[in-house]
Amino acid sequence: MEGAETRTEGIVRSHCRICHGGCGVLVHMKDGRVIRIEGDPQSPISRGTLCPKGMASVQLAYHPDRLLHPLKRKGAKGEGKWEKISWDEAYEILTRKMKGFMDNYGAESIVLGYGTGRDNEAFIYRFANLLGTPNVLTAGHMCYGPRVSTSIITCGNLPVCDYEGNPRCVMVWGNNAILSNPDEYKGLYLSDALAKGAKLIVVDPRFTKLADRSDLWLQIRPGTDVALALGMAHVIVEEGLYDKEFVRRWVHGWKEFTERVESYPPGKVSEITWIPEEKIRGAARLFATTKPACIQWGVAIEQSINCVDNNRSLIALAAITGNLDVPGGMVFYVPPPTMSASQFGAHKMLSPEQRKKRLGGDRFKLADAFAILNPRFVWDAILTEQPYPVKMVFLISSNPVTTRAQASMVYEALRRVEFLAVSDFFLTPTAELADLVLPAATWLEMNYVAEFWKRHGYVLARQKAIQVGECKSDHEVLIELGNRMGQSEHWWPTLHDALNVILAPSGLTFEEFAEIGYLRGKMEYRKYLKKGFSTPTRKVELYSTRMKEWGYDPLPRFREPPESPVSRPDLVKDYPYILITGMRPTAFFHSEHRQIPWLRELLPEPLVEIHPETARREGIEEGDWVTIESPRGNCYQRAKLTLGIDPRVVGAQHAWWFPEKEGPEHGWKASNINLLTDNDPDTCDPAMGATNLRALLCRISKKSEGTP
Ligand SMILES: Nc1nc2c(c(=O)[nH]1)N[C@H]1C(S)=C(S)[C@@H](COP(=O)(O)OP(=O)(O)OC[C@H]3O[C@@H](n4cnc5c(=O)[nH]c(N)nc54)[C@H](O)[C@@H]3O)O[C@H]1N2
Ligand SMILES: Nc1nc2c(c(=O)[nH]1)N[C@H]1C(S)=C(S)[C@@H](COP(=O)(O)OP(=O)(O)OC[C@H]3O[C@@H](n4cnc5c(=O)[nH]c(N)nc54)[C@H](O)[C@@H]3O)O[C@H]1N2
Ligand code: SF4
Ligand SMILES: [Mo]
Repeated sequence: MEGAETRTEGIVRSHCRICHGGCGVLVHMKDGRVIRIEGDPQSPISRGTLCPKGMASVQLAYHPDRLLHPLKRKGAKGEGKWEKISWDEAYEILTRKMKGFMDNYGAESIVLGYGTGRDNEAFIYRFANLLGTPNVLTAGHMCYGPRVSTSIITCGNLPVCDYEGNPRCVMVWGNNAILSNPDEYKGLYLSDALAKGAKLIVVDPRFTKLADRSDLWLQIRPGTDVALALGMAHVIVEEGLYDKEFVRRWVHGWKEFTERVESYPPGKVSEITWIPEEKIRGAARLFATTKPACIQWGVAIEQSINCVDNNRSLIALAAITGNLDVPGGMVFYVPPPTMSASQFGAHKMLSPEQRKKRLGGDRFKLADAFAILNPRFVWDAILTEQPYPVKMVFLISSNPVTTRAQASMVYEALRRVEFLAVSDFFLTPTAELADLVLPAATWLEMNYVAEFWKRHGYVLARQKAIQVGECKSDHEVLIELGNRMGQSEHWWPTLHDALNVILAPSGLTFEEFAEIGYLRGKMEYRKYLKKGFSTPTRKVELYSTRMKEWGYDPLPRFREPPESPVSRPDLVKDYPYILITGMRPTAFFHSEHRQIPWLRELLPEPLVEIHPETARREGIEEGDWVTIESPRGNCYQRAKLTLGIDPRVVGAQHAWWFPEKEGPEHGWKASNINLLTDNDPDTCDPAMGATNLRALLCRISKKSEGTP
């Protein structure tokens, strides 16, 4: 199964994984090549739909710039000179380096890293835990990790919109699912709910397509979401619109919670959030009285100093209105009968002594409890050797030079670390800094039990259609490395064996599973009636016992963003606008796809959204290159003038680089908004370490001449 028997003709039924993934696809083959990718009408996830990125996977797989063999650095770091080597030599170098660093500096001197939702995380954690390093670098401190961990401590599991249960009201909060298709669900399901007449409330500083369709659009000041949520709770409590029976039986800390929301009256909340008081009241009433209702919330409110409290206050709104685990509300899906990703991750195999060495220690206690690291501590350990030296970074599917805050520090740390290995499809600006580069397989080139990290109740069959060069899936590589690093007792000889182990609880082999296409856990609602919520009090903890134990405020509260016109009046003169970064465009997944012709055609250059009034004031016209500056750095993007953004706010895209630019830097500095973002731990969420990427201060001006 590994490599040999790919199909040459006909159709391979599989599941895309360009974004967080999941769309069912029919891969059409001719003479051993993929000729076309089509949506699979039988897929319960996507029902035959496909986005441009899915279709363009053909251009990704066969791209002329793809890495096809392992490469070893020749010449100085970052010079762009490479030597082709065999996989055997690559494995030999990796194992020799890892063993050397472990002997001399301990396993914690090796940092593993991965990107978002690449379906390889369980394998990476297993490898890291068995190696004995507590340091796994992810986006988990500011993306999805906060949602899952906050949900677990508040109500036992992640509540997800139950679109199949026909919600009558959807509140979309800091999310744009119809473009981003994030995590558990495709935007398709949200569109269905709207087509069936569900009411729509949108909380977003930008006038998105969803805002355009909404019954109520709350144009919020970036970073103030928790104040709005508590203000809505205030109205719901004051007007008695909550579910009294649910609150009486299933809420822990009601009295304390109602006291807290007392101090968020709509008038005060309106001043904080810029949203008119009547709209706050209207949204609270609409949400509380239209049942069932759910909240589709996104990453925008996690990338905030208020991350955990944003999440907690939204769970509170769903809970007190009686919308948890009911049809059409926010439900806890029942997992399919397979091993779970966290079981596979072998977290229990990491010894308590090693666990204690996690960089950053328990500075961010919620993150630490979920094995999540704030990247700043890794850069510090490389650059200062404190609290101990990090000697090796092994990145499997991540491009942090473009995607992590304060990119200049990231670049410097990765340039300076003694040994950097990167597995990717292309020589990205991050891979260009490496000592060793591994060629990774795309989703078309692998078998897998896909999506077992998600909480939507499915696992999906991903089937290998082609072999490209010597590319290997991350799973195959980690199994081989695990075996070579003396972890054989805890691995299996081949990926096929590992997949059968993951599937064992279902009684299916991978072949049988692939034939069926997917498995789904059997849904059951209101599970709490039988066993309560999986929290210490068995109730929904509006007053969090875990947060209290850790010394945090047990109740949600609003903190002014660390860099805002209110908290930093000293900066406003020089940096008068609020900067939000990272709104997802359809064409690209983070820093990916700038080299894919069909996709780059959709969005050739980075765009910064500016209100026409603001543009006029700054002498900027539509299409001008604009210099965007923060106290930490600057970059250039092209002006897109729009009435859909507040004149006090500017919205920039993230993760830009230019693969077409000659030389190993590939223009990573030109338009990279993460040169402007801040990774100072004091500006992060105190429990989660989430980086504030959506509420910064900036100034803008017309770039004097030339293109970047
Ligand atoms: N300013 C700002 N920064 C942000 C955000 C923001 O909103 N604003 N969003 C943040 C969020 S939410 C996230 S999740 C992060 C994402 O951060 P990253 O995950 O680092 O993002 P990518 O740019 O997609 O990097 C993935 C790299 O892995 C490669 N790759 C893709 N699939 C595979 C695979 O299967 N195997 C291997 N080996 N390689 C693969 C790709 O070619 C690409 O170079 O970015 C964060 N950065
Ligand atoms: N095409 C594509 N799809 C993707 C990705 C991609 O890079 N490209 N990335 C994937 C990843 S890793 C993630 S995490 C998801 C994220 O997907 P989403 O959660 O949908 O996140 P965004 O599109 O970044 O932001 C959603 C909305 O939040 C708004 N927003 C910004 N600041 C604030 C704020 O302070 N408060 C509120 N209420 N709203 C705010 C923005 O205007 C934007 O419209 O998308 C995934 N899907
Ligand atoms: S939405 Fe995501 S999974 Fe679906 S086709 Fe597009 S990239 Fe692939
Ligand atoms: Mo993300």
